[in-house]
Order: sequence, then C-alpha cells, then structure tokens
Amino acid sequence: MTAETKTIRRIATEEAFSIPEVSAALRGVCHEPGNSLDLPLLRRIYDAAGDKHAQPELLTLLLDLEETRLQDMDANGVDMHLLSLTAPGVQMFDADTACELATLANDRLAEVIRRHPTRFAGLASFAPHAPKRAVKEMERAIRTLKLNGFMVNSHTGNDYLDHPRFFPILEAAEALDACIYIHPRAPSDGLAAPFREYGLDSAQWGYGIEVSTHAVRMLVSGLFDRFPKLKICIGHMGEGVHFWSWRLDFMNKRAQMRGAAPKLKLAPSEYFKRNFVITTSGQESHLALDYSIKALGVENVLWAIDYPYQSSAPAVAFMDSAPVSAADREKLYHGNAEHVFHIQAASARGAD
Ligand code: 1DF
Ligand code: MN
Repeated sequence: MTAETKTIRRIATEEAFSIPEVSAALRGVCHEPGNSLDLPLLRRIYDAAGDKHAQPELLTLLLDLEETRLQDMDANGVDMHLLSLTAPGVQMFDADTACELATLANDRLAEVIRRHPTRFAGLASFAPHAPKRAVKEMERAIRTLKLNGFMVNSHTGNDYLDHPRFFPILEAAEALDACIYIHPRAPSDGLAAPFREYGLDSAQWGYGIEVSTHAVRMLVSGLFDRFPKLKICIGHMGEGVHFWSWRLDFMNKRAQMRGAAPKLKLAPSEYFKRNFVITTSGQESHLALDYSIKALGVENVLWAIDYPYQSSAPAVAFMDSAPVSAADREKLYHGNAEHVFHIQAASARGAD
C-alpha cells in the first residue's frame, strides 16, 4: 500500500453471505430431481458428502459474518462489505419458502448491520416469483430495516426481469430509489446446453452470458422508458455488455425497423450509461477497468471483491495499483458505492 491508498475507505459491493436455514434448504434442492445448471455448483458447496470436488470451506466462510470475515477485512484494509445472500438466493425455492427465507435472511442481515454499522451494509432479498409479497418485503427492507438496495440472482423460473409479471418489482425499486443488483446464477434452461461441459456452467463463462443476456433483454425491451429512474447494478466489470455497445445500438435499430424490437426513446447503450452501474467483482484486469471507465464514466464503476469466492488481497492490490487519479480511486473504492447504495459517507459520520 502507498501513502495514498493506506487510509482510503474501501467498500466492497458484491460480498456473499448465507444463513443456516437457507443453506439447509439449498442442500434440499441438491437432492431434488431436475436438470438445472445451478446444481453442479450447489452440490459442491451444500452437499459436500456427495461430491468429490466438494468445497465445504466455502460454506463455513459464507455463514461467518463476525469472526473470519471481519479478520479478513481488517487484514486487507477493507472497511465495509455490502453483503448479499449468496446465489441463487431464494429463487430456486417454492414461492412460500422463498418469501419466508428472504424475510428471515433480511432480518439477520439487518441485525448484523446494527451491530457493526461501519463494517456492513446490505442488499435485501425477495422472492421475484411472488411479486406482490416481494413488493411488501422490498418496502419493509428499505423503510424498516434500512437496507441499501436489492439482490436478484438473474432469472427466476427461466423468466427475466423484462417479463411484465415482474413490473411491480421494478416499479417498487424505482419508487424506493433502491438499486437492484443482478447477480449471476447458471444459464436458464433454454440457454444451458452448451454450458454443461468444461466447467462452463458458472463463473468461467456461463454466469457472464446469463447476466449479459438478462441486461440486454432489459435494455432493448423498452422497460427503461417505463421506469426511467430504475437503477441496476451488474458485476464482473459489467459482464461484457458495454464492449458490445456500438453493435448492440446498430443492430437494435435494424431490429426496430423490421418490427422485431420495440421502438425506444434512447439507444440501448444510452440506457446502460443512464440506468446501470457496474462493479469489478472477480474481474481484476486494469485493461478492462480502463475501458469501462472510458465507456461508462468513472461514476458508474464500483469496486467489489466477491468474497469468499475471490480473495481480498488481490482485489485490493488490483484497485490500489489501478492507473487512475487519486480522486477517481476514491470514487471507485467508496464514493460511487456511497451514492448508489445510500451508504453514509465517512465524513458525515465523523471519525471512528
Ligand atoms: C462463484 C463465483 C460462486 C461467483 C458464486 O456464488 C459467485 C464461483 C455462488 O466461482 O464458484 O457469486 N461470482 O460472482 O463470480
Ligand atoms: Mn458473486
């Protein structure tokens, strides 16, 4: 660390946790019949006895909030984790179980934040497949629990957020001025076939294709004309979406002209700049960071680790050594997160 980076406030924005009740329910999902592409990863984490590539240590780290995690944060100069219930959240449970477990996870999240208000903030979960109850929980999470936004793990029952059944959720997020973080899960059933080999199901490739497809569906669907103030966050340096900006805009115009896509007020890339922010979770490339800042503006890029799936030290080293100005590093490390997720600025809080 240099003198510049030693005292900088670091807020990591895609940091995963779980609670025993959700973890037990996910173990149950591992034993259900079906061919969901989320199962290989779930089995490695939650059904360790049945998998020769098991990673049970991940579960220990996910369930821990106040011991190893705080030590890891202290050791690496990480001030705050913006916590979220790890993927796939509650979205693989039946609607009743999903509502119940989302409420429980949000309550636990609010409790740990109350105990450590300078170390943790949190994104609330809800059950997208029960939109009416989801809206109630969203309102409770922001107004009563004072959480900082929402986490949705991509598709729900193979539907994406451009599906009108989810509009009440988007309307609520916009009205609450609360950002929805769209985190990956494995590609939906219709997208899954080519991802079943070579370990492509999850973070290597499938996660990015799933979320970039989700984001593009939202961008070209017209929903940002309906919900112009809706804020969406995606990780992994924007899942590659802005690399395609020129071609997406050009080809979307053609699709509009032949009547295949709805007419939009703005080009897809303009909605991406206006309505999305991205994080650096698990994508520690200075080249990709530089491109992202140039394409989207530094205000739209937030730092993340993706703990415990990625290690803190290299994520900190990546951002400490990024070739950006001191002012931009402050934005990337905490200023943008404070703004987007309504996290109190350290200066407003006083020294501690
Ligand atoms: C992995 C990666 C797992 C990410 C995650 O949650 C996750 C992984 C289950 O590498 O197994 O959130 N990620 O965001 O890249
Ligand atoms: Mn993640």
